[in-house]
Amino acid sequence: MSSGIKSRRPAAPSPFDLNAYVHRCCKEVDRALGRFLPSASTKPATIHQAMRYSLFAGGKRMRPALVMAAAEACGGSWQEAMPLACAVECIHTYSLIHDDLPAMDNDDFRRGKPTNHKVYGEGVAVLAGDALLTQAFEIVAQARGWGRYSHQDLVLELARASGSLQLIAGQVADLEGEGKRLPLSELRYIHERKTSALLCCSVRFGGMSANCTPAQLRGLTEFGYNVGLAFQIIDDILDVTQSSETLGKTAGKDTAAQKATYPSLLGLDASKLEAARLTDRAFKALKVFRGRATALEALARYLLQRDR
Ligand code: GRG
Repeated sequence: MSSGIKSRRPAAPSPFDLNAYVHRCCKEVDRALGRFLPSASTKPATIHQAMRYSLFAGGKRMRPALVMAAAEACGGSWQEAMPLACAVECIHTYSLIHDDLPAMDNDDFRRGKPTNHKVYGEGVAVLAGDALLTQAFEIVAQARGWGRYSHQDLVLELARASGSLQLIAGQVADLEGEGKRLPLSELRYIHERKTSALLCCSVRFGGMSANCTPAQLRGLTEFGYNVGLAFQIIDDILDVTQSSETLGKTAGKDTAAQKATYPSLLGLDASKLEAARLTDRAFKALKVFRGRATALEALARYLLQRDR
């Protein structure tokens, strides 16, 4: 018997539009950051201008996007995750401002613009980094706190990722390793801390903002660790293969500073394979989400294939 309704083929699932996703994320994160930070005219205006200069210089906002995507995978919302996304971007931007200082990597360009100290001078650049670091914790303190995850958990998470055992440990080992032929294990130690730690914190923050289960948090940790390491290997590769114009920062710096990198230790092809292997492990870690981690998958794929 016919119902009279023409049979239709089920609609093919629409492909995930990562560009649109990241674009929307950038817009919403920019708006929220604009609200969290003192305005550019708040006294002392110079420091607030310097903080905003680097924060709004056109970063890719990959860490906030990872926070949002992880929150979604756990059934959460962008609104709940937003303070944590802003906090990680403040930490990330602080680390870049300090990394560019003459006492560290001495870079003139970042995000396609003169570095913070080139515009505001070294003293203000140091303080702008310090202020962004502090701002991140102020933002976390203003977040809500979610059932399984208290403010104490959130503060500990961020402090550990950015402290002397992780982000700063990576930077110290990086500085001390300049000009030395490091073994791969030491390079991995640096990359895990300098890069993976904050990416891992980003996805864990997303999960926490959605009150995720312990199993989901374990999946996000494994995902963040592997994607973070792959991200840094790709960064090493791009430093060799891309122009300064494309990267928006000085290309070839690692070679010039005689830094150990994946390409310098393994060669380009093996480095690409290693990044792909780690991304594969990251995908496997998403099994616990049973197909609900579309944005995380798309981000991991993009981070492996990116050209800037
Ligand atoms: C100074 C405490 C301190 C730490 C510095 C972050 C860092 C450690 C150094 C910066 C240089 C570097 C290679 C860092 C590794 C992480 C990384 C690849 C940062 C660049 O991240 P992107 O590409 O930058 O997401 P945008 O500008 O797009 O936000």
